[in-house]
Amino acid sequence: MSKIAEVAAAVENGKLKLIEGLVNEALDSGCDPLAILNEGMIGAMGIVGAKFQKSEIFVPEMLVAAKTMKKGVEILKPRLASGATTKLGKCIIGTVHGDLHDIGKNLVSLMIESAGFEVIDLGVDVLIDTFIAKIKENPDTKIVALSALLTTTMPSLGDTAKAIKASGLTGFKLIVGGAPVTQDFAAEIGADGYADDAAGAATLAAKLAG
Ligand code: B1M
Repeated sequence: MSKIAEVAAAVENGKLKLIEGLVNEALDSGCDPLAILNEGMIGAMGIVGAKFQKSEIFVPEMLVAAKTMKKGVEILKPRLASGATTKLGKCIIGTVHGDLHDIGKNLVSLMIESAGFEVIDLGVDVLIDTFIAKIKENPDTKIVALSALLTTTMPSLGDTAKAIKASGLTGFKLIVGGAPVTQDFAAEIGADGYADDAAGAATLAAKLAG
C-alpha cells in the first residue's frame, strides 16, 4: 500500500492515534503535501460520506473520521501554507447557522490566510448577527466568506448572505462555497463570488480584494 493510501485508510477508518505518524511518514518519503490532502484525506472523507449515506456507518464513525482528518491537516498545515507576506486585508469566515461542518471551512481559511489575508474565523453555526457585528467591528474587512455543507443549511447561507448585503455595510466582497453550493445559487443569493474548493476560494478572495 502506498503512503498516501495508508493515510487515506487511516482517515476512512478513524485511526486517530496513527494519523500523525502516517502523515509524517508520507512527507518523509517525499509525497506532495497537496496530494496527501487531496488524494489521501479529502478522498477518504468522500468514501466516509458515501458509507454514511448507505447506512454502513453512522454519525460516531463519521465524527472520528473527521477528528482524524483534522489532526492530519494540523500536521500538513506548515507545508500547505505558503507563508505569503503580502497584506491583502482582513477576511471574516464562518460556517453558517445550523451547520457544524468545519473541515472544508478550515481548509479555505488556511488557504486564504496563506494567500496573505488576516483571517478572523468565527467557527461553525454562526448567527447572522454575529457576522454583522464582526464586520462592524472590523470596518477594514475586505472579504466575508461563508461556508455551508448541508442542503438543509443552504437557506441559512442565503439568509446570511442577503442580510449582510442588506446591512448597508460596505467595503468588502462576499464569497460563498461548500459542497451543495453552486455558482447559480451564489448568484441567486447575491454573493460576489463562488469557489468550489479551498485553493479556488483563496484565488478568488485575492482577485476580489485586489
Ligand atoms: Co455530515 N453530512 N452531517 N458530518 N458529513 C455530509 C455533508 C453528507 C454529504 C454525508 C452524506 O450523507 N453523504 C450529508 C449531507 C447531505 C445533504 O446535505 N444532502 C451529511 C449529513 C446528513 C450530516 C448530519 C445531518 C448527520 C446526522 O446527524 N444525521 C449532521 C448535520 C450536523 C449539522 O451540521 N447540523 C452531520 C454531522 C457530521 C459530523 C459532525 C459527524 C462530521 C463533521 C465534523 C466536522 O466538520 N468537524 C460530518 C462529516 C465529517 C461529513 C462528511 C463525511 C465529510 C465532510 C468533510 O469534512 N469533507 C460529509 C460527506 C462528504 O463531504 N462527502 C458529510 C471534507 C472537506 C475537505 O470537504 O467540507 O466539502 P468540504 O469542503 C470543500 C469544499 O466544499 C469547499 O472547499 C473545501 C476544500 O476543498 N468549500 C468552500 C467549503 N466551504 C467553502 C467556502 C468557500 C469556498 C469553498 O468560500 C467561502
